[in-house]
Amino acid sequence: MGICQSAVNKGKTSLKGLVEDEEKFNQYMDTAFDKVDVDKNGYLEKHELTQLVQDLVHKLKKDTNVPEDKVQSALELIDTNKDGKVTKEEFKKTSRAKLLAICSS
Ligand SMILES: [Ca+2]
Repeated sequence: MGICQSAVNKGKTSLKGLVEDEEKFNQYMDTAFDKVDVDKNGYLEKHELTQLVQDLVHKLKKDTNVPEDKVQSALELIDTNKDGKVTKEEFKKTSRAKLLAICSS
């Protein structure tokens, strides 16, 4: 079973279904962003993203061991203007684009 078939909310919606519904996806990511933005400064910094990537990997792969370079490449992927932190817009736009690319193939 691929990551796109993984359930995102107690089995009702698959990741693919969520990504294809832009409104739902944005709502979901808004909530996710606020959860990850621990200090509530409106940006996700590296230490906050580390936690997010760890949670995701643990959820999807049952593996808690996340190498530092994976976090770094996730940050570089999402941080489109390369200022070292991620805004909510970048977070939503980039992750949706990437997931769409993965899940629609
Ligand atoms: Ca923050």
